[in-house]
Amino acid sequence: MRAHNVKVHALLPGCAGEFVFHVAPGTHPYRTGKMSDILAEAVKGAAAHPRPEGINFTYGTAGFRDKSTILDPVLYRMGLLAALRSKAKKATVAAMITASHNPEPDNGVKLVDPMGEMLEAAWEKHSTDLANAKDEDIGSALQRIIDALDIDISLPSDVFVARDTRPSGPPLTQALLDGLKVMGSTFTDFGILTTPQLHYLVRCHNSKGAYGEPTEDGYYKKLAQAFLKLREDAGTKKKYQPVVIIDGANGVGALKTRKLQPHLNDSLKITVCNDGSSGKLNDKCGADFVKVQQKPPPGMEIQPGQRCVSFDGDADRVVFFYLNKDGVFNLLDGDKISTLIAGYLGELVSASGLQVQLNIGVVQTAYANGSSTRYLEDVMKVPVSCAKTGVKHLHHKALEFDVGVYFEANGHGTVLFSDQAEQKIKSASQDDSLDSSKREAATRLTLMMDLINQTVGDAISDFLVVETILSTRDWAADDWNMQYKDLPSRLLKIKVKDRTAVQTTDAERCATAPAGLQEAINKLVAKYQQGRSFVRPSGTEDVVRVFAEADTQANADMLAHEVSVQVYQLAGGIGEQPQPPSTS
Ligand code: NG1
Ligand code: ZN
Repeated sequence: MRAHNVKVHALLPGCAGEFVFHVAPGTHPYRTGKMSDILAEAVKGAAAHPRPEGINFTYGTAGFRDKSTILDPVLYRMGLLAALRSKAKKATVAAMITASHNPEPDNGVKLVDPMGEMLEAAWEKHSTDLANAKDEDIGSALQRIIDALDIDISLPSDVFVARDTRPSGPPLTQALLDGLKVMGSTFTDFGILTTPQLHYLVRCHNSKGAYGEPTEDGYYKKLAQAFLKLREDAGTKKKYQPVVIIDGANGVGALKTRKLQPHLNDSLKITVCNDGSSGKLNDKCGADFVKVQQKPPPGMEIQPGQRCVSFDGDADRVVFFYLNKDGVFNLLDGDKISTLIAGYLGELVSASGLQVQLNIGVVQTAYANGSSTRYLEDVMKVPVSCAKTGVKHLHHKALEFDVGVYFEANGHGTVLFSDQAEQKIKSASQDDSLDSSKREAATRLTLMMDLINQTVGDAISDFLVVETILSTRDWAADDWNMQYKDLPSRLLKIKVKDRTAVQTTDAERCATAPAGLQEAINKLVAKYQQGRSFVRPSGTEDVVRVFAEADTQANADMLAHEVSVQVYQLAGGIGEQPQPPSTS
């Protein structure tokens, strides 16, 4: 369905003036109706999006995610809920249709709050309740949410919608739009975008342009302008080569990198492979494949030392890798990225004389390589916090710092600058009483703030940030990698009857159930040099994850195996017993 533009006077408090919403033909921007009529229509609308019996949906760490074939009713209901969320927040919210790094037949939906944040945690339960309501109970389920949160249903609502490149995206978008239309919500369907682009757009829109121009082109312009300015004084480089190969995971990241390229004025030679022209999304390519398999996607032609970059399916994760002169694969994951960024930003903060006023910290999860944590704390003297898995937890903790760098080991992360940091940095960059080196450092920090997508982890933005730092430092991939040496690690998954049998505390580093599991892990860990291991139920798959690291790969593999056996025995393992690692 083609959208047309409708001018409406914004009724959102604090948003005086006129906005142009793109409204699909047949929708009524002002239709608020009587509550009972709307709820009755919501129930009627469900007839076209019937909910299958016997399936329980959960709004997890990354929204709803499942086989795309069963998601139609969930998308319809999320259309209803997104409209309510917009009314509750009195602002535009967004819905992204993606299953990120998961296989192409999967899909999912996550809601985005007005400033580009993930959906507020309390609403995850409302989403789950509504997704699981029987068709005929949708009205009462909506009513419960409206009553519980005292939502004024007569307020207008507005929702931005986008999707990744999955073939199931268009019909699922339609289901979501059906939900929005029933609620009389206005919306803009942006078609295919990366997840972070949608987060950017909703923030720009709600901040009335203060964060940037609320268009896709505005996104490229903002990043490219900052990137090019940061490269102006680049000078001659001995080691840094402005040449990269990007593995686009056969997804949206490849398409959008191509759109960014003309804005970069040849400052960086980018070759995009796995661009979706032949292979399947996330199939033997992309950030998850590279991180988990610890090898390049097959078919990529890579010269030793050549920097390579892998995005995931919705381009909110990025990892780097290269082959050394002996052809050995080296991964530069989220931990290496956060260490690189924290080091550079820390230097700029000190060089601009703001080190006493602004504290800088790094947030990791228990999956962070132990060497990275030690390097940050012992060598760089940067405070490190550990958060539960899932970027919303990291994001939340990063807000405790003036400059909070957060990354999951898998490459999902960004940097948050507090309001005070933004103010102090901006005023230092314009303060003529400061010596020029301090002003220059502060100016670079302002440009870094523009280059970083502070709403959410962003593969394209993070990639440009890393390129900027490597260029400034005149580092080849090897120099970056040598900051610290990763400890060998292993990540396994075990199927159990009920994964909630495993419960954890201390940012998931300690199992509190089933009884005896943590004691068993402690005993096993004690056998290995530099041993560390923890287990937790996955939030996105029906498995328990086991992580181990140790002084050698063989030891990490063996420790992970031994812990897996304990999980299998104590937490109700199903299917084949964990097999010891092959020693060949
Ligand atoms: P689960 O399935 O909860 O481990 C995975 C990733 C998370 C995060 C989410 C959301 C690992 C070990 N886990 O979560 O880091 O990215 O998916 O996509 O990488
Ligand atoms: Zn993703």
